[in-house]
Amino acid sequence: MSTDAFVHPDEIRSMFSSAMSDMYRSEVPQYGTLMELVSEINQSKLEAEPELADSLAHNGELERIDLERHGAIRLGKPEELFNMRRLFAVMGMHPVGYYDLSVAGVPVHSTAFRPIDEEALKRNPFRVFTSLLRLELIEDEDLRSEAEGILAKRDIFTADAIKLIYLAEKNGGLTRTQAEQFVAEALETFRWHSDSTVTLETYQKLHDAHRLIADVVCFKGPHINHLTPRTLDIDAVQQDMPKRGITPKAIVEGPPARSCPILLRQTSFKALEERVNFIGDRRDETVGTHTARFGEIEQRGIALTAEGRKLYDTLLAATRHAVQINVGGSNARDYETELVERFRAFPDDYETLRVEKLAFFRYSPTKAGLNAAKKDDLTGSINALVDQGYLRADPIIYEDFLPVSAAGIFQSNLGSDEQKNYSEQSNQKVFEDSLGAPVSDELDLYAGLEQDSLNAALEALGIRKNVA
Ligand code: OOG
Ligand code: NI
Repeated sequence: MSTDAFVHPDEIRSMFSSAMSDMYRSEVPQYGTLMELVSEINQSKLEAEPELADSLAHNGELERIDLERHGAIRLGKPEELFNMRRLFAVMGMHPVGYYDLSVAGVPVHSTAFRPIDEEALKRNPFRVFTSLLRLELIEDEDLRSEAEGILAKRDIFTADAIKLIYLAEKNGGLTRTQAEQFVAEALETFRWHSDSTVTLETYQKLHDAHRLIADVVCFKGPHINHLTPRTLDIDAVQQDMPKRGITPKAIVEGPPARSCPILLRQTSFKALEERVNFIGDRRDETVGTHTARFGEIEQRGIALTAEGRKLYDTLLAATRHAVQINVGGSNARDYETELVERFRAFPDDYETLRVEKLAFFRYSPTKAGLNAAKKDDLTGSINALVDQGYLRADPIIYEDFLPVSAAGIFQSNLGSDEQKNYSEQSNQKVFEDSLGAPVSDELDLYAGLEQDSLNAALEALGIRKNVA
């Protein structure tokens, strides 16, 4: 079969994310309300700032502005992660980054399945933050083996989903009919099931060990626990949520608002309490509730180099050390003030970020540069070429996640009192063994993008050698 007959993985990803969005909106009505709010705030921001609208239009981002950027799931056993990697690969999503959340008291480690190349990200940026439960962190041995026993019995993929994954791998793609069927079958894995696979008593035992363990172990599959659209003004959405009857978490995670946004800012609304039917003989013993599903929004900025990231981590740690948000979140303002103060130490103009090598940039030759190159042999350092207006540098956007922020999102939806410190060390190797592949290093990806853009720009300007 010729590859022309295959649907492009980027298109399968778009089909899948839009099907997922429809499903989630009908399952979690508050999420629909959040989407409306985000869309309204994006519109007014675009009207108020025509330059922003222009630059988004220039990058081809305007039409997809309100679309979901990511979702999240939590898996229970290694083979689920292994097959999830295969499933996402059909949609052009590959594991990037390793996040150890046990250090923040959440017994999981994670990766993000996402498109890697720039074109694919532009066509549809949808990604899924995927966590694997670390059962070895349950101290009580009996409980651990009970959880293992429950998980051993479940199969989270439909037989047809597995068959279509196999066909995609074998033939190198899926035909339109197969792709449509694949999306429908894949969706089954992410669906919410209000019937638990265990008794209320078992649920409660696992819940007492850690809410997250109950969330993963007691259900038929890894229900998608949130979807996250992009907002152009996260502070405005955070502020307006209560007006729409939505309760946001106490603070926006990540860096403060800045003129040059860095990394990722995110906030979520609290998880819903949902009715669950547990296994049992007596009706009054079988109905309970579970909180798992919520909504989130994100706003992204420039990707930081290792050095920039170190500075970010240091300033964030200092803020968190100085102000610990209390359970009710009544001191959220103090935290925000502290955060803004501390981050004054982080340069807030693109030129300094670039010259000090704190962030990644995409280089391109300017018209003036191309004209000059026709007349003369250009030389000089990168900085000199930029100063002369021959080379232009645009921010490369951060496409990944932040472990401290992710832990904050987890915690606000598990109840913020859930602080536990696991002594066990992080274990990327074990994670990759389960995954059946290494995860890509996100910093290498950004560095590669920057270098490729620089090489191409220098070549266009007739400069062979990379000048320091
Ligand atoms: C995932 C939380 C992490 C984010 O945006 O950082 C996350 C989860 O709750 O399963 O989605
Ligand atoms: Ni999220």
